[in-house]
Amino acid sequence: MAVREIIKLPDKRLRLSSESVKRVDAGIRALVDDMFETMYDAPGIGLAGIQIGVPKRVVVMDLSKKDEAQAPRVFINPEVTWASKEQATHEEGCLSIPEYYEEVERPVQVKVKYLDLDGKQHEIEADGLFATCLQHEIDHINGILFIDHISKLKRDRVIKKFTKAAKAAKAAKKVEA
Ligand code: K1U
Ligand code: ZN
Repeated sequence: MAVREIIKLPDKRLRLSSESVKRVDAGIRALVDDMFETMYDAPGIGLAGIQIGVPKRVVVMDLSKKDEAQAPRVFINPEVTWASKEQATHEEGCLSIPEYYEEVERPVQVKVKYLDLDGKQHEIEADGLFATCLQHEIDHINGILFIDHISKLKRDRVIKKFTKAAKAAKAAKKVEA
């Protein structure tokens, strides 16, 4: 198990559409272990494979509160099969866009089908933060970021800020070497 580096905006890999998992094998289980370790270390409540540079349709999540026991959940090849017409606004953050939070409007309820770690198929209905987080993570495996759901003005501003920070970090690394 290892804490892996979380890739950040404007890394182009965040725009990739991830590949379906053909077989839930030992490699996938090792990836899931690393994703949990990385998510808990960050800390965060969800993580998609692509956020550690692995373009596979794998999502981990834990929505337990600080004073509760951990409640790890794994979603392999998750897919929204139904979304409510009713929408709600929820504040979202993203480990690939650290310290930036914005209100996002999404369907209140969704049905999602996915495979578990034994390769067994499930379909669940989610609402509240669970529905928001599932939609955020499924967006990640389709190359979509939560900033794509906010105004262009706000999106351009945050992309500019992170692009500038990435350039400065690269220049500082060059001086160090
Ligand atoms: O996918 C990600 O980038 C993880 C992201 C998930 C998410 C958060 C909020 C709404 C939708 C999806 C995060 O975990 S951001 C960090 C965060 O929300 C958090 C961190 C520590 C404690 C509680 C929440
Ligand atoms: Zn995210």
